[in-house]
Amino acid sequence: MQGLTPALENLTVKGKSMKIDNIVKYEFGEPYDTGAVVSETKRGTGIPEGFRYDADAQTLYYGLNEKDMIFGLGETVRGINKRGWIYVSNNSDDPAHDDNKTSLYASQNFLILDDGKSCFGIFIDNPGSVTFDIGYSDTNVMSIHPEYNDTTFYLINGNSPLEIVRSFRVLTGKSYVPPVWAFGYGQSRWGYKTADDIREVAASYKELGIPLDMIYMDIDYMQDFKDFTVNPDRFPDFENFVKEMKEEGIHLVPIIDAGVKIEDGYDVYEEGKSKGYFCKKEDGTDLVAAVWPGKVHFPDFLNEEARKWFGDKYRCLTDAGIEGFWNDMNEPAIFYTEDHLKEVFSQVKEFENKEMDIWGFFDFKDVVGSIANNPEDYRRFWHDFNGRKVRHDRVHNLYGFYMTRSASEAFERMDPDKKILMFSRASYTGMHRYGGVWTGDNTSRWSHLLLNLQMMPALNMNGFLFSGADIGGFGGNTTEDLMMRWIAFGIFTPLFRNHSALGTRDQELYRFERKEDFKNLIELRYALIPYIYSEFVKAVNDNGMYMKPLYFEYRNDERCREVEDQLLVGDSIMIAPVYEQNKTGRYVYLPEDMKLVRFRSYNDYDTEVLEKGDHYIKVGLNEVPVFIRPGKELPLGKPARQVDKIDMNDLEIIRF
Ligand code: MIG
Repeated sequence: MQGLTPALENLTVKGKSMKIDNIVKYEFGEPYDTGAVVSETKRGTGIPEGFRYDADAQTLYYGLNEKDMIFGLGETVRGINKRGWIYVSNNSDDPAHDDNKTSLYASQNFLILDDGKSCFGIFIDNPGSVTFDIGYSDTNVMSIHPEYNDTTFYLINGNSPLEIVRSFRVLTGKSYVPPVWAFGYGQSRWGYKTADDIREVAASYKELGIPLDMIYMDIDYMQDFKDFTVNPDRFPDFENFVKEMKEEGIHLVPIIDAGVKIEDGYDVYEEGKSKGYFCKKEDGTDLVAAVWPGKVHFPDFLNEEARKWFGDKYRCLTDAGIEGFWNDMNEPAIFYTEDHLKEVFSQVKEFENKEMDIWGFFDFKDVVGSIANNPEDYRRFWHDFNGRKVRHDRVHNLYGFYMTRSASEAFERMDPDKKILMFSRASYTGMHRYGGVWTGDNTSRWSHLLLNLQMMPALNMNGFLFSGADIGGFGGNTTEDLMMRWIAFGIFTPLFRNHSALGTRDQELYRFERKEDFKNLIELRYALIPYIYSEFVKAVNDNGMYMKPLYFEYRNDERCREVEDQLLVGDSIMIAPVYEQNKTGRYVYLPEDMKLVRFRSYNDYDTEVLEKGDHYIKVGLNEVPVFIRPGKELPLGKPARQVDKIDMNDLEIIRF
């Protein structure tokens, strides 16, 4: 198994500048240097070939033929083929990831059009809102409409989707690689409040012998939700607690929120204020918004000096032994702004003084009901972006990217040889060089398990290889069977975390009846880590994809155009998870003969060679079907309680 644990040198390279021949860039207006791109390309003139531009509508049009499929756009709703819906890149804190939504937490404006014979990619480098109407208004037309004109449009040529992905990633730089232990299983929950709560989680997993590498700390570890503080009553002697957990093999991973609490005497607030590092309103005063800490200011991550300052703050936690973080609320989410709230109060008074008819009632409801994440609020503050004063909404989608960049650059300054786990909720193309993403607040419903599967290849195309969803579902109450099926899929996602919202049903694996089955599933993940890690690093190094749609490898197979619920994972295997309630099996399409390995645990499985074509396969609730491609092999390690205890050389190989 040569190359199974490739050397880690040169993986921290944040992208080297090189000239790429098959990409042509076109500029509209005065584009910002967003930081998405790290390589030089050719420059084109006029309108990109094949497109029609309507300057009045500020819209590019492209005619679609019947066979065109569209892949990409990263973290968006709906299926793998994006055709038939309208997507708006506008990072939004919206936990209802339903089919009728147009914006989620991320903006990854890279997509590929492919009619089976020829294909090309486009990347719209514009950090404001961009609307992609992909055969929604007119089935035969794709249109791209940025709210603000200033755009660099990259046209990427290539002979196959994978070739285009590779070029795009040379353009935008190498993907982030987390520490190896971050490929383990992590338990999270919004609601762990004290060191003892966390000790209990660690002990319960240990008692059952279920592997666990991480416990996440949500906002309650902080003192009054202040970034870079730890509540001393709930976590007395934090440093020793971090050590104690590490001795148990557990990494604690705290959350950091974007908003900085306004509180006299709080150093982060005082320093940020005196140095002018917070986002300002037009009149030059600091914007006052409210999120969990109450009233906050938003650090201006787009300002290099402020970014450096904020990044260095993570040190107080790394000094205490912390080696991983998740960045939240960085769209940024806004519960309300002081200014908007005043407006609402005065509007409410007007309603009170008027006779209200039923339409007036709905107007009233709109005024009161649209306080959070109000679009107007994103026009109330400004950034100092590379010396240019820029209103927030024009560069909105960069905010989470630059927050994560701020941390990652600080880690690099602290110790360039050390890997720190870092992932973010909001993101934009280019952030994949600095960290991973989780897909935000999903719900405990079966359709979100399928959505998780369908998002993964698009995230991979965009370079977000280290990604995953809240397994079991964040909002709402999960069920044992949903959790089991979701874990059976999640064991293949690089970021593998069980997380849920405050007030929802407990969903740590030891809360359920079928503890032994859960243990087997998690152990299978650990047995697969040599393969998962190796394939992940390969994808990083060749600017490839760790999770792919079948179509990307079997482009000549018509059937693969429509496979929306199976994925290729790495070079050797295909997966076909069960994602529906009360199912004891499913249909699977095999584009070639494959060897089905039906795992009940890492060392209890049977194999069966299946021919190319359609099959109905039985998949018990405790089973994981894996399909090995011809000529390929799947290595299995021996699971251990933590990733660092796996002997990466003690491997059993299943071949086909
Ligand atoms: O407004 O920190 O997506 O994972 O548990 C909710 C509490 C704030 C949103 C994150 C979620 C986290 C929660 N946060």
